[in-house]
Amino acid sequence: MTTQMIRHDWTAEEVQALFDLPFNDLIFKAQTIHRKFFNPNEVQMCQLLSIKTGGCPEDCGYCSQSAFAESDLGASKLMEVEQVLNEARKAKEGGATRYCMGAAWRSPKDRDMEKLKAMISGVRDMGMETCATLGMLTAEQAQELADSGLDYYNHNIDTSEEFYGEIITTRTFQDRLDTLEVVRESGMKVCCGGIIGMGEKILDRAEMLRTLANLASHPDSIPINQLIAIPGTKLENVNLPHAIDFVRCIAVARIMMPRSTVRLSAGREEMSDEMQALCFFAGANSIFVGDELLTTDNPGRDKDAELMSKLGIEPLPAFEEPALDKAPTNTLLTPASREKRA
Ligand code: SAM
Ligand code: DTB
Ligand code: SF4
Repeated sequence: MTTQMIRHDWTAEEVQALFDLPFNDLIFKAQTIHRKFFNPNEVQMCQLLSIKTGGCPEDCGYCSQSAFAESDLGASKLMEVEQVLNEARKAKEGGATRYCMGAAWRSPKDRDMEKLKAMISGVRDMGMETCATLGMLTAEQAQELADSGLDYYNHNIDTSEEFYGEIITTRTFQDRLDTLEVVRESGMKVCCGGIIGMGEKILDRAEMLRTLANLASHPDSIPINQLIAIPGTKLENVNLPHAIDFVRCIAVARIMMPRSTVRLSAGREEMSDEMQALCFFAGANSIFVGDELLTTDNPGRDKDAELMSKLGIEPLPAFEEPALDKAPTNTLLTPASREKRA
């Protein structure tokens, strides 16, 4: 039963049919699948840190850190290891179980690798899962990062292959897939998703999810971002998608990739509590916590704590995600049953 649900052969028509379902049917289907693989009342808490901000040579139309954006960010140097570890310690004290370090690079330079590895092993030693997003990697770099204790590598495809060139011209969709491949080969887990609300069609959303689901292995984590239209970027004037259309994307991701963590990522500042609740109901089970994402604001801890308490949602403990293509380990584990098991 469960193996039939893990598919890598979705057709465009099948995905479109999911998007076309009446909303209640879609959400019911997504929630039913979600419950087979996860405790529906647990959400993972991740925290981000920009370890190298601004001055990026890529021209991603949504990003404030691109050298092509007219933002007042400026370019900073790679942070010192101790500074990163101090920030990570604070994140852990605040309840984060995964720490994601992001750098505004096309790809890391070999001279940066020692510092990066020290950051990764330092965060791992604190008992948090580690994630990094540093741009394109060679197979050697991916292996070095994996060997230093990097659990996840985030590298988004952002949108459909067809729409990609409208948003980014300094690299191709295939470049992204190539890095995902070396990440997977290195043994690290893949974190890969995209952005909703860049002016793409529903077909582009469907094709983006189809690309992810038809990879040889589903990404272990799938961040679904709502565009933050940042002043000075090419997409500064793009309107927000309708909340219902955004929730549909979460639901379709959940149905197509049942064992993956679906992260309700950027854009929560613009979302009502009700919209976020619908996203969790549609199968999102991870968020970024803390006051900031990389360069933009995020709802702070107090606001999130209030929402989680209203919804009866508890934080997912570290290292509890089911490994892909293995039997799920945390299916329907309540906090009480987890305590009993421990
Ligand atoms: N430079 C690395 C890269 O591009 O892979 C890592 C950092 S980049 C900021 C990570 C992801 O954040 C992007 O792929 C994009 O999906 C998301 N992102 C960036 N700016 C965003 C924005 N304004 N709104 C929503 N998502 C955004
Ligand atoms: C992802 O998909 N979203 C995060 C993380 N991966 C690195 C980043 C969101 C960035 C939002 C804009 C900003 O703060 O600069
Ligand atoms: Fe650079 Fe990443 Fe921003 Fe693109 S999304 S401009 S690669 S930091």
